[in-house]
Amino acid sequence: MNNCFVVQICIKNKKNIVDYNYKLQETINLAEALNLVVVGFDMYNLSEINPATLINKGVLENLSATLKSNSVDALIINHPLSAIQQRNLENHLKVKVLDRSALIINIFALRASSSEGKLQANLAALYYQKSRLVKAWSHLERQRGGSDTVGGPGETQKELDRRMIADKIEFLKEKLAKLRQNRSIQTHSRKKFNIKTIALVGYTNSGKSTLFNNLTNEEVLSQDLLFATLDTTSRVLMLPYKQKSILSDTVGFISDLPHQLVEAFHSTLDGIIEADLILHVIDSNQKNYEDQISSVKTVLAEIGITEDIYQQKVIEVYNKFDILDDEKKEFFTNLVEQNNRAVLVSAISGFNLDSLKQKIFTSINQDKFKITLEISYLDNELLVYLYNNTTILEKIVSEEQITLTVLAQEKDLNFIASKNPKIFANSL
Ligand SMILES: Nc1nc2c(ncn2[C@@H]2O[C@H](COP(=O)(O)OP(=O)(O)OP(=O)(O)O)[C@@H](O)[C@H]2O)c(=O)[nH]1
Ligand SMILES: [Mg+2]
Repeated sequence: MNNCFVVQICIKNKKNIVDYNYKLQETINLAEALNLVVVGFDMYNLSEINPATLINKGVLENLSATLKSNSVDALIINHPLSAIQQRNLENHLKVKVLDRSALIINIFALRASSSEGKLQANLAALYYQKSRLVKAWSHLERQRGGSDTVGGPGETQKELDRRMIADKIEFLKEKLAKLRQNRSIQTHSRKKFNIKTIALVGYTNSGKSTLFNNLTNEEVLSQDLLFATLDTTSRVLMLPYKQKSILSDTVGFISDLPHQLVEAFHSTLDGIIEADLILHVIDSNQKNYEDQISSVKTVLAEIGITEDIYQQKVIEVYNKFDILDDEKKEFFTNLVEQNNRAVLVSAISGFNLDSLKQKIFTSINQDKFKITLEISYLDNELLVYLYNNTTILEKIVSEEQITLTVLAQEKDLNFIASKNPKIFANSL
């Protein structure tokens, strides 16, 4: 195990009040997710940024002494570092230096277990490396007063490094494309049988996997750990009236998620884009739950789920009801009452999960028609059609006829009408 020291940088900003204590705690949690032992932490107020080392010389000397006396192997700075700043800090402090992006990318590399997850984590690391390489070299070029047309030993090395990374990226992308092809065959067959897909999204540690387990009787890993889940797991979720759907648990989001990760995890994130419905799991017990909601929305927007689509496709699931104090219980009860696309639950105790399932059912069947039909037993063709093509919600059997309440799609209506059953239209 490696010892690390965590530094939170605070920048005075009149516009936004940032909860730096929370940010520091989150970075400590991230360090722990990378199996590092946090031996100390500090917060620095920066009025200006030093381009060479981020922090100024005096602070750097103090930090150097602290790191030495605590036998620190790695320094984590919760602020973006340029390649130059990182290298200068490493040379000066003689420890490994990671910024937030590097920290998160390393966690992904450590936790990925499926072949797809591993490929994507590797790809993210390469994208990150590539971006650092460009920055590092362009800085050196500026120092030399040179340009891309000036040759020399550095030039050759730069080209070589770039080409090697580009080749590796291509190689990984091809492998991922093959995996994705297999998945699109599965998606196709689900669409054919009209089985709806539902994706869980949410800030890391909000309770997605716990909810997944409770809804599907599964046992995927759920743990008080950031990025416990990296690979997607899909299982059947039984909805009211025994309607089958597919629920997927997937990687969580975080504020300032490195864009290299979003780019590399495209095949995982595609599952969210393609889903018919998205459940956004929110940890209601977090003081800054609203910031977490907007961080999730930012990542969703990055993958194409804009606010408009969010309003149509997302149900907000306010989780951890069981640990809320009375005041918060009342607050969130009122909040969800005013929003019919929100529900308050406890994934652990199971509180309100039936009402969540009902909301899912209503939402994924929005485009369907609920109709009640009185059908003679002689009309075998219609009965067979209904059983094969619609969801049977209710069945009442009498001597002369059978009364079925079904959920039908628009495409079924003509056929049903052509058989002249007695029809009563309903709304869902
Ligand atoms: N009290 C309480 N704790 C919960 C509830 N749901 C989840 N938790 C706890 O929250 C922690 C995180 O749960 P997970 O289900 O692993 O969260 P996740 O969203 O899948 O997290 P990542 O996969 O890391 O993104 C665990 O310690 C769970 O036991 C809940 O309803 N009530
Ligand atoms: Mg999880």
